[in-house]
Amino acid sequence: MKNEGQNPTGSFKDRGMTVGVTEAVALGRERVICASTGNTAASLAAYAARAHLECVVLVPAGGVAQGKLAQAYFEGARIVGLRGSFDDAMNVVVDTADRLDAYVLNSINPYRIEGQKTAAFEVFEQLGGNVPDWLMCPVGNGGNLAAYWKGFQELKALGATERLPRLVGVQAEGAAPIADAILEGREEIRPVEKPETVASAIRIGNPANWRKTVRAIRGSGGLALKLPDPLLVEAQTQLAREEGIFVEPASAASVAGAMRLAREGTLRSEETVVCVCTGHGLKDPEAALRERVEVAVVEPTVKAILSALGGSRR
Ligand code: AN7
Repeated sequence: MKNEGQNPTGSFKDRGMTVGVTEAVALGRERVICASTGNTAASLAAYAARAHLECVVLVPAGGVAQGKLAQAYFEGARIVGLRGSFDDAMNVVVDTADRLDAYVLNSINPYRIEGQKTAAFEVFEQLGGNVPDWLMCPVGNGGNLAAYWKGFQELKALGATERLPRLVGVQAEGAAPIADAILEGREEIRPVEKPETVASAIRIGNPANWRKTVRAIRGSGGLALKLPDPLLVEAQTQLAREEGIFVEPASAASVAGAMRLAREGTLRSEETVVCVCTGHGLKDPEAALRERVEVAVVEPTVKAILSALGGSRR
């Protein structure tokens, strides 16, 4: 598992954002902007704060996890909630940026991809100079998977490896335009009008980088999966309980995908499989707590505590 929740703002977005904001500074820009399901906003706000740039983030009102909003808020971003989806926000971000003279730092910005590809170099290094057989990755806009592919291809071009991993893009069933196009063998995606999933980070119906992502998956001989929310939550729970690693629901898509492919016999036991876990679980406590947590409240006595736990274990 490649735990990208360990990055400074708790998601993989930092890799591209440090490069993108550095470029904004180099260009002499004073204002940056993004549309976001949350993590891009939290990351951009942090690097913009460090660079003393003004930061505007456009988010779907009510569609962003509290942890991510709190980050962007404390990091001083101007947050505008839109009555609409992330896709609506993406539709207006470029025109809004023009009017505000702001530099756009969504993953349509190539410097973002340049930063994000370093994750592929790190995976290679951490596997002792090898590429994995499979790389599983959650897919929203598709920038991350496309960036991994670019990184691995560059390693090959440099002669560091002859092999390339097979890439698996995993989407949530209710927001799976890329997976659908691949599974149905179509050239073009069909945007999803009303994307729905508990994994708010990847609640994206019209992914900006779909062409690059489809090319990466097909070019690598890989696969696409779409998985229902309960499987994402099951993987999230299992990762926390068996490994002590708490990720947000979107992140767990990679692990859920690996579980699915292992069960089907597609992954073999001698193969190396890397699951990219893209964001930290503390970002989205509501999703983690939904429906499931019952916390017993008792008097502060040993007796009451043992009684709540169902009696003494000794
Ligand atoms: C945890 O923050 O799109 O396929 O605006 O936060 O590169 O889009 C977040 C995406 C996966 C999908 N996992 O990555 C945003 C945003 C997490 C994420 C993705 C996101 P891409």
